[in-house]
Amino acid sequence: MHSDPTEISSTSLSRRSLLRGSVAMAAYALAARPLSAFGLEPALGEVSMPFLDIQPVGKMLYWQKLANWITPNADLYEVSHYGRPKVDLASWKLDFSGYLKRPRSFTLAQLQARRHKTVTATLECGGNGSSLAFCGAIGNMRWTGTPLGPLLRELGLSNRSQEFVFYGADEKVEKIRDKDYPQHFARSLPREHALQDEILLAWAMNGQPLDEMHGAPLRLIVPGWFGISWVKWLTRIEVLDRRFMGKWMAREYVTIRGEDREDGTTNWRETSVCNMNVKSVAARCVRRADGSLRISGAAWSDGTPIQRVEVRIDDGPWQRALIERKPENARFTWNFWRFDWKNPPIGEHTFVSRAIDADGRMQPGPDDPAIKNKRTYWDANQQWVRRVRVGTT
Ligand SMILES: Nc1nc2c(c(=O)[nH]1)N[C@H]1C(S)=C(S)[C@@H](COP(=O)(O)O)O[C@H]1N2
Ligand SMILES: [Mo]
Repeated sequence: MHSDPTEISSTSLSRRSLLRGSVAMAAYALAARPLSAFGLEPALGEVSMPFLDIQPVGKMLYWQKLANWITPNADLYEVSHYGRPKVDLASWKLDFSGYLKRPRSFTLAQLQARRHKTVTATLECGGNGSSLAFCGAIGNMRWTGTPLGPLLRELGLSNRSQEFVFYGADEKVEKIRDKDYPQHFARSLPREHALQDEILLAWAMNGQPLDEMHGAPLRLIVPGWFGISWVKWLTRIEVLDRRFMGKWMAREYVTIRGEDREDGTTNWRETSVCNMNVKSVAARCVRRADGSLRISGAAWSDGTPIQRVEVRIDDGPWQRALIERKPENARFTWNFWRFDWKNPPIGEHTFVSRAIDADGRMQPGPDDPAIKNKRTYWDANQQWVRRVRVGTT
């Protein structure tokens, strides 16, 4: 179990380390409100009640300790499919090639001399939530870099500049149609998406330079899209006039889902893991001085605002949770929410939350066809049923 003093000190530590970073100073001033305003940390006289079902494995966010709206760098998960490449920072540069009128390369200093922008965005792995062991592959961080759109426009776009492929330094030999080919990790974005304001070439996370694990010296930031698009250790951006079908677009990180049709047939649809789904998690449960339980957690979508979070206790009705005001006016970030349960009866109970976004997308239950007919691992946004035991003390 996690005690209050530890959390308070780790919170102030992360604040101090934030203060040390210079790039995020302005944004930091906005977020420096007391965290108790978020209701996620037990106050004096309150007791943490761990959920009984959590089984975090490995380096990732431990929901039971969730306290900061901004995830401290040390709590961020890692997914590196080809392992971490050795990047020589002294000779590193970013190359542009393909359908650009004035292709060239940039050193890190040249990129950093351009306009800086900090975007707060939730990074989530497309496989997050697929099992209880892999449920914390998410973090909400401040990313600082230079916007990609203006840079691409300077390099000169033509009608042929339709698809932007982002290559990492990491590589492996992959089998494609029965033959072996050396491949760099790569993902692509279509033109209209690549030019959006929020897309960054980022060198800092929460005001600290990116470290080796998270893509130093430069990674792509694609707010609202799953982590698979956020290419780390960027070395090359190539502009094509047609769709890119590399492994991580078209063969891995694909979702196969059956849609039952009215004529009794099933349409098995294969899609690429792209924008994030509407989702919520009950992270913490606290017993308050008056004996009530305060349950709190996070809810997020793909940049679409969260409209409601509802909770259900045992087999009761869905009830509305309170959504906390965000400390920043940040579109691509999670919301924190809470729900107070007065007079919880002694014994074991289930507690589940569901989020609904402004487009009316609702987080599915485990028996919803969207989940039941999903045959692959990714896009697992089903409601997470938590268990809690209310004792006599
Ligand atoms: N070059 C490269 N970029 C990558 C990956 C990778 O394997 N290689 N993994 C992707 C996936 S699947 C995720 S979920 C995120 C994880 O980012 P993190 O390790 O910084 O948390 O990075 C993405 N970017
Ligand atoms: Mo991922």
